Amino acid sequence: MKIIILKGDITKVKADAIVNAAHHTLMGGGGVDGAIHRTAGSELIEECIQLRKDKLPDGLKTGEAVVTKAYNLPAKIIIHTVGPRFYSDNLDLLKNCYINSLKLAEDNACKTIAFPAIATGAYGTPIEKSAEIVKDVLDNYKSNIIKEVILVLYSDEYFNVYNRVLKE
Ligand code: AR6
Repeated sequence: MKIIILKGDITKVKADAIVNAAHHTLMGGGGVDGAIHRTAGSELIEECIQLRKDKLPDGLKTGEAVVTKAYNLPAKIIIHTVGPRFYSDNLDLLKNCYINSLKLAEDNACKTIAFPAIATGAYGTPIEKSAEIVKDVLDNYKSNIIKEVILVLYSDEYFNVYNRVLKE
């Protein structure tokens, strides 16, 4: 898999799968979740409400992932995953977010997948730790389906940390 590190807004990135750092209720929120819901449009929340009713009455567990359509995003699917809260959850769960998202991308025949830095905003994970976990997952994940993984960072600082850690 080719790894690309990009600075910018993930809602503008063209990829088969876009990953959302979601709230466990799947009802939207701030940060990247808010941006994805705004850009995808209101059909996304309708699908999430239906998903909660049909399959996820208690919401999505931390580290797990689920697929919806992408609506107005330039993607085929959105993969929603819930990151751990740094001060109260086990950070190993962040690894699960990435692995479960990659698996769902493969299940949906996606050749390209774009990730934000899950759990590094409202959920407080230091960007260095995030970069180390992402490097570990991507170094060990082999795929015949996914050709390109795009890591999208929202600030220069986060972009620089990812470049340093992932290219070590
Ligand atoms: N494109 C790419 N990255 C972004 C964008 C964007 N448009 N906007 C923010 N980021 P966060 P979390 C970066 O808080 O920590 C939500 O309210 C941001 O700089 O979006 O997993 C949910 O509903 C940071 O590096 O997600 C949950 O309640 C990264 O995305 C909760 O926040 C993640 O920040 C999830 O918190």
